[in-house]
Amino acid sequence: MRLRITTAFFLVAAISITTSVRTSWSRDAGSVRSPRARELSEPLALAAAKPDKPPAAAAKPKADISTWAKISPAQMAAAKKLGVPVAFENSIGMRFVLIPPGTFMMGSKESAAEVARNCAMPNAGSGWFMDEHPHHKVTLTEAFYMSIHEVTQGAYKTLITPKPKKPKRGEKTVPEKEPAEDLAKAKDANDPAVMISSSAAEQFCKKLGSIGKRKYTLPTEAQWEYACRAGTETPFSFGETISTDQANYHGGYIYGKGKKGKYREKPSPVGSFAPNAWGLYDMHGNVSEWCADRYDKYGNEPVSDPKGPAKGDRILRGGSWRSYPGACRSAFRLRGAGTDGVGFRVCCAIPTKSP
Ligand SMILES: [Ca+2]
Repeated sequence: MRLRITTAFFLVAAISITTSVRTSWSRDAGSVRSPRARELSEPLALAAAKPDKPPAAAAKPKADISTWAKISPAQMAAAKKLGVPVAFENSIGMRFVLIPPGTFMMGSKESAAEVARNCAMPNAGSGWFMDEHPHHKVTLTEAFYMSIHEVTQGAYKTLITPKPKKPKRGEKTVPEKEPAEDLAKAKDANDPAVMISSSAAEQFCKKLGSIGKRKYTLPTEAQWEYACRAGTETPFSFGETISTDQANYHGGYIYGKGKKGKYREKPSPVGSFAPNAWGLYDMHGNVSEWCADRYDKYGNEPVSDPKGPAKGDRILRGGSWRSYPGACRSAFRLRGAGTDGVGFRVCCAIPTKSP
């Protein structure tokens, strides 16, 4: 009974969070952030590591790239043409693969009504999926590197030190319901960092750049979808539907002809499932991932290297362990806040000189 109640709670929570964000389209980014998300994200501060000196974690020997990078011929060819490595591991053990330049169709090939039918949820109307249209041509003119994993707890804590939380006035102990309760579910170093605000994710990128010679950023929304699709046009990079053997999402729901599966109720260690065709893990599910862009409607015209408007809601992509599978599709767009299902991965530009 207790399990059923807990499951029902998460179900309602997941649906209500999505609904609240979806109905907040006219608000700015600040107003859709929950007080709980703010509470966790704001105490984060940059650790006082000395510039240009990698943290102690850098002492670990690096594994040969051929043992971990799942590289496609297209990636190999692009790296060869540019004369740069097709993959690398940075000083804190984060692994990256080269994503080739190219053109793809961004957004959903299926109509919003078709997507809603495939979600098979009574409250999932086509309005939830309208902003994945029109399906339009996007060209990314430059190759870039993307981290093969979501940023892990281990990598995050290597660079970012949380400030101790001050108790509120009259409060002697930590309140019973704390964000830390959710964090405890992802305490292992290889679990993804969660409860991350977009500004905390950007702080991490900045800090990571300060200890080496590369510049790190969040992916643009177009870079994220292009990398997630890895050459596919289907709803998922794995095909028309997805299973909980392929990704961590709420297996109590299905997409299209998929079957119900596990609901793990917490993030999995990064890389627990097979990667997509470009060697990227957990693009669907586990934790949803911040993009650099702010939200804008798509247009019909082909565009190159879109970066979104200067103001507006921040975009999350890929869905999380608590999302229904329809929200984990390559095309799904969400405006959100740093909840326990939110993390990020990072990109880095191809260097003009070898770093
Ligand atoms: Ca993810």
